[in-house]
Amino acid sequence: MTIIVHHLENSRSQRILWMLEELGLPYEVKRYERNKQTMLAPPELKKVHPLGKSPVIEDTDDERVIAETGAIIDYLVEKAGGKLGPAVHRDAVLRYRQFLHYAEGSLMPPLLVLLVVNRIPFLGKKAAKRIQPMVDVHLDYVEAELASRPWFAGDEISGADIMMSFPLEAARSRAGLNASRPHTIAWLDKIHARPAYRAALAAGGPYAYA
Ligand SMILES: N[C@@H](CCC(=O)N[C@@H](CS)C(=O)NCC(=O)O)C(=O)O
Repeated sequence: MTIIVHHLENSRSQRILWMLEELGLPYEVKRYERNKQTMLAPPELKKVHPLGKSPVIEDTDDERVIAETGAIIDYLVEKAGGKLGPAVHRDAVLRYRQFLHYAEGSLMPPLLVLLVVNRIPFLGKKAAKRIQPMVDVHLDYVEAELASRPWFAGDEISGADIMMSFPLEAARSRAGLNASRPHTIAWLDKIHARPAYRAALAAGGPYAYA
């Protein structure tokens, strides 16, 4: 069995490498570099999937190509017999599901807007001032959640934590997440210290957010 991870440098696909390391599933990395001017993915990725984004995985067992981080996480949970999937406890199941979708559906969009406007000279700074409070609502929410339990779904690490890693790493690097939100920072330090996270870093090459 081989899973090929189409991994774009400094991107959301770092999460898939981490997930695979936590699960102990064998995989290969195909690494791509961003265009230095546009920061977009190279055109080769379009040969793997029409969207040309990362992450995308190929599972050589059943010749499937799967895109979209949350869908890949769920696919891998299934493949690993439920490991890192939702717990049995009803509240934990519902939280797992919520954070699996929340990471890309709600938290990433304002972070991405902030990144884009920050690159616009002059007017960008003004726009960023309007967006930062929107990001802060999310960061306060996340901080309150992590103040009440050790992991996003409950007492155990799960795929929901892996999904939440990239937006929170990005928030620390460019959206004001700092020691004023100690539970979130402690959670980031905790995930970065995990052997599987370190192994994923070694497999994926330089990563700007850890
Ligand atoms: N919601 C998608 C987003 C995929 C996505 O936008 N990936 C970025 C990497 S952070 C990408 O490939 N960007 C390069 C590009 O758009 O050309 C997911 O979570 O998989």
